[in-house]
Amino acid sequence: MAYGGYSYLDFKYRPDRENDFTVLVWAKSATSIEKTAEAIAAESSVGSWTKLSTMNDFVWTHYRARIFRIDKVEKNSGFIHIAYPLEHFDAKNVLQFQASVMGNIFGLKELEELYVFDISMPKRYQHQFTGPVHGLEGIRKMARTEKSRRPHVGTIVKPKVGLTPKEWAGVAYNAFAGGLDLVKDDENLVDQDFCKWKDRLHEVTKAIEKAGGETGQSHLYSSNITDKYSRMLERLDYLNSMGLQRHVVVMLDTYVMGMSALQEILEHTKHCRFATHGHRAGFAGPNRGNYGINFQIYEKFYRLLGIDQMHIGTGVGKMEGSPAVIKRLHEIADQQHVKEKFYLGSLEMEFSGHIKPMLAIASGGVDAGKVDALIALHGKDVNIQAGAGVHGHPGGTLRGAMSLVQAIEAHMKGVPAPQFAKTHYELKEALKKWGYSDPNEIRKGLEYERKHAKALDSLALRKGRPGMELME
Ligand code: RUB
Repeated sequence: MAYGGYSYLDFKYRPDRENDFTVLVWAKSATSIEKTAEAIAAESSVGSWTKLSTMNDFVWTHYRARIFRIDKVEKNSGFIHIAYPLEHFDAKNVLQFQASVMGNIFGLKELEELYVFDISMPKRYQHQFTGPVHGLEGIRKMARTEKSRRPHVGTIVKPKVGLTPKEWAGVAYNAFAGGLDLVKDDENLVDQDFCKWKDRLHEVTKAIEKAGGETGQSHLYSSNITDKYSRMLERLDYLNSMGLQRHVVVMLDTYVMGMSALQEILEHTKHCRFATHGHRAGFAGPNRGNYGINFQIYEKFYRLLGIDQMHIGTGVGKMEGSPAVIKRLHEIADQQHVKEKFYLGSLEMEFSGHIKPMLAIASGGVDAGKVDALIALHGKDVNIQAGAGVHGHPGGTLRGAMSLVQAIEAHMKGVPAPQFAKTHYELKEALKKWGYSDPNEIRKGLEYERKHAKALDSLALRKGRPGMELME
């Protein structure tokens, strides 16, 4: 078997943890899976469709990709495991990595399906990056929750767009007054005419001061600066000139802005000691189809580059992602060592010791009745964020915020929310409107997954990508 005159199959090869990247890919095509794997390995490393007069032994030995394992599902489909030598990749250049491993291969015309599930990066590669400066513990310090260790609670002001700066900050004030730690811009609100970024910032900082005086809390505002690079820099300089590091978290739509702008702007946020909030709007486009890239790959880069708190989904709310899938994303956010879970399409990876954990954000279709279930899934190191679940409360934003805070209080006291609601009106109203998600269902699901990991692996190996989708 060969492609373009060379064979990249090397089933005896054992990836070197210090020096190799490993990549897990699902592929299906009109030809045999081995041939498809050869084409993918060639196109993403040193080869092409025909033999090259310019190939030499040194290039072949040092830079080629090696297909070290194929889990065949049908004759023409399966999971391909590929190792790439570290030297293949340009230092500190995520784009070059993307263009190699997640680039041309998607255009190969014989493919019917191609999904890059995961990558595992050697620590030597990770040493090029500095990771989060603040991370989970730094954000906790800002919100002064390092002792209580309770989950953070936040809201996204709704309507997503359209409110004036004063209206917007009025909503933010009510949310803070109700006890929320964080208020954030939505992913599609930046500097529109009806709500200019600076005007909103000024109004919100007043709201933070006023509410903080009343609640005694240290409230945070995630301000969306996403734009072309020069305008993001202007906004960052402005935030810096105002010395807002204690209360403003710089929010970035990480996926739509692309790795280049993200990497650059994070160097500046770190330089001025601002914490950052990563919103992943758009990631799901290439995450859900038969041709795609799993979000966990982006998430790993976001952590290496230095996002401090990151949206990862909920497992119980309105956005895609089963509890098992989201739990894995949570591990990538704040664990140093994540083990292989083949049935989730995820590889083992050890984050280097200098890469701090990010605070995971569970957001999207959340309300007070889901808090117990969210904590059963995410633990207490999480920022639980509800937009409509606060502003859609029958008593308005203030009471909506209070309902979330009460749900957290109940959990910290070990009392289930429905019981706590008997003596807490705002929580009671929230549960009446949206119901209660039983955390035991989540626990049962996670236990099932733990007990049946082997069976789930073999299901994935029998059914291929659809087998993994059964988990979602
Ligand atoms: C949620 C919301 C966020 C989503 C994004 O609003 O506006 O943009 O969390 O999804 P609401 P994800 O609370 O009203 O549903 O966090 O999965 O990327």
